[in-house]
Amino acid sequence: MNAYVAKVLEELRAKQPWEKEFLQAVEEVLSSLSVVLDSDKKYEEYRILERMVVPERTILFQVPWADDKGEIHVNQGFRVQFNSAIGPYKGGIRFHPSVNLGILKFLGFEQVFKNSLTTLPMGGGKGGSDFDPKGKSDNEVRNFCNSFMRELYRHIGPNTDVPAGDIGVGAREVGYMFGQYKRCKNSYDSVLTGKGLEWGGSLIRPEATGYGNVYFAQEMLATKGEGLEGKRVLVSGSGNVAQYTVEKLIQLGAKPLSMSDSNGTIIDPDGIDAEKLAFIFDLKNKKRGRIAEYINKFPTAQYHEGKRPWGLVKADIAMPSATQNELNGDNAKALLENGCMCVSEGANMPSTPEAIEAYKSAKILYAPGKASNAGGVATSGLEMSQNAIRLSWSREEVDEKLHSIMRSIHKNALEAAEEFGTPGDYVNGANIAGFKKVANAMIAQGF
Ligand code: NDP
Ligand code: 2IT
Repeated sequence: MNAYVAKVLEELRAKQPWEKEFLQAVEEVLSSLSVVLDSDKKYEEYRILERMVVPERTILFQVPWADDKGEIHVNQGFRVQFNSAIGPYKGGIRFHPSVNLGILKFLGFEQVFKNSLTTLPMGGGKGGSDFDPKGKSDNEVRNFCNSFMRELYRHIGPNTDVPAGDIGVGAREVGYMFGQYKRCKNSYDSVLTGKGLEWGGSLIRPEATGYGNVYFAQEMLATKGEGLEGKRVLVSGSGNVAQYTVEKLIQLGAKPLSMSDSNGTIIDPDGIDAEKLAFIFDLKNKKRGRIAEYINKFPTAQYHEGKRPWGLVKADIAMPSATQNELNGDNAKALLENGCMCVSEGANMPSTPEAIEAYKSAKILYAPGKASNAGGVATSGLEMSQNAIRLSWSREEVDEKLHSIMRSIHKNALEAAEEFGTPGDYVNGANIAGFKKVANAMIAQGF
């Protein structure tokens, strides 16, 4: 390992040893960069790594809100504005009880490289709260979103920081937060993406992360002369990303076999088809129910309480689309024993370092989330462009742009991997390609 990388990592580990997910994300990226830093000393001279591993600004605030009984609760609110070298901070907002500063720093850090890969001018950031939207009424969620945005509005703006959705934040939450921003600022700004279609949203944004991941998997398979037709696919999660991953897989002739939530996994040996997926859309997005209910409607499927999909059944491809570290070394081994030849990540950092090691030694196709799930934020970038020119593109136009961005990310990652001596390694390729653009912009802009 390059001595500069080793030194920065050591200092970071000593400073915030408890921020485990953040350290994991930084270690993954920095281990790819040794060869770049060996070949060009300017990055060390300008202390680029030290500046990249510390957010430019972090905002922490209280979020008091009242439930339907009038009882008052207080949650923590965060926005991590990580890096603005190539554009305004951009990245989602997560509402989940597990949210803390370390998690948001890992997500914000990843976002910097991901956004750089999209080819669009977006910096990286992430925000959220330890608020749990599960089981809350619409009124409670609105109260919470209003309070969250009553503080956040003063720190964001269309040229400063543009949040969007992530776990626990979808169209409903984006709507409430946008409304509150507008009331506070008295300005109709393009300040959040994932908006409703009638009020500034982009066609295909809800679909984009899932569709983009499937397009990326297609590109990887093509390098081996393979396609998606007939491939058996394990998908985890049953939220936004998982739903549209399954939709695109069905359209392209693959056979999605599983979906999951934090309670368990359903395996459908006949494959999830369009009719079954329509049931899931209704169950998850309207009724806000649990995935276990699938087997009441489709009894030939099985429900595995407390289990994740990995290794439950033979599959060619895995597309983890729920959360970080949801696929560990043992799960990876089980996937490989069951014939898996491709892992394409919909979630952010779903594979543990041990799982990644297992994919690498088995030499299967493996795409890290920052490359394969970048279609969501890329389409957010397209939403910002449409807002700026006050026009909206058709579904076909946005889908074509998304598809072409995913092809570019794939090509750029492959080329960077090849140039720096690790052909076919999408982890190194994505990290190096993402890094160089941001680092060069930082140097050009001084300090
Ligand atoms: P949603 O909230 O729509 O869905 C999340 C899904 O993951 C749910 O099925 C949820 O189950 C499950 N899940 C969440 N946390 C856990 C956990 N700790 N253990 C097990 N299951 C869990 O979120 P998204 O679909 O938007 O996000 C999924 C992943 O994709 C995240 O990693 C996110 O960062 C990433 N991502 C999202 C993008 C987007 O545009 N939305 C873009 C790029 C990446 P349950 O309902 O039981 O909690
Ligand atoms: O992780 C991600 O890329 C997202 N949650 C989407 C961010 C965005 O700004 O659309």
